[in-house]
Amino acid sequence: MWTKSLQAWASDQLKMGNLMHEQDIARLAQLIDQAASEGVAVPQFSLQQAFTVAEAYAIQAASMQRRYTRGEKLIGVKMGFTSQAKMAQMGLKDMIFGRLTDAMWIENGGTLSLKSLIHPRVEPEICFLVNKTIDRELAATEVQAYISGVAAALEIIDSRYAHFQFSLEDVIADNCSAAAFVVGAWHDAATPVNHLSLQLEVDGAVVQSGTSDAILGDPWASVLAASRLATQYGQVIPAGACILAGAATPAVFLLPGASVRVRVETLGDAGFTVTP
Ligand code: OOG
Ligand code: MG
Repeated sequence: MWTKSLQAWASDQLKMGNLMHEQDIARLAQLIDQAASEGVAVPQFSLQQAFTVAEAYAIQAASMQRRYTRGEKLIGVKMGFTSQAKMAQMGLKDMIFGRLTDAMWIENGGTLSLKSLIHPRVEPEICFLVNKTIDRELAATEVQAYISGVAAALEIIDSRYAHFQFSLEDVIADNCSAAAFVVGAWHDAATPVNHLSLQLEVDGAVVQSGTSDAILGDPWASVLAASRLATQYGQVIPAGACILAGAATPAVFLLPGASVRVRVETLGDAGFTVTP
């Protein structure tokens, strides 16, 4: 939703001359939204015009607004490039955040249709459940009070750009490639999430393995980073929202019929099947 904080952020940025023309933001937001809803890739925006990270977040917010207008509800945020594995895979270094809606949510054990996806990949993640609205940057000493659960999770990403290639600004404008996600059973927030080994399985075979420490050395650091980035770009994270902490391993391409599962030591598993 264009909350007050988001509106205030966007209008401040426009006043300071920090953003490209509102019409350009709206046009790029419409293009990326259409690419996502039709499942047809678009050329990287940055190849046609240079734009800044702040502009990229304004395009993301405007494209999400189009989804909210169609009835989708914000139910969480996602962090990206919080692991070396992902930064190396995509060739980018800065952390990013995106928005998750109810239309992206897949029930644990449910199915994912490839219809309207372009070149989807899946990656293993850890998810946090927010129990108190986050509207400012949190300190490490207080973050535990804002989270009531932790779970194993999978994120399905699908760049709307051709060949899954993008600059940092491109991927931010594309809502950080968010397409779908699956969350396993919630565990008490006091459950340790450090040093947990995890595996990504496709059709029963391990295709990636790693540890939860790959996420910023400590997945809780990703919650802090989410509070910082969301606040910086005008997004309140409401109570009840999920925070996806970012992939611990590189992502793998999804094929029709695949049965996908993540197993995280002590947190259990989460999975889905791709329909043909
Ligand atoms: C961008 C999204 C990155 C993560 O967990 O690091 C991300 C991409 O790789 O397309 O979701
Ligand atoms: Mg991810």
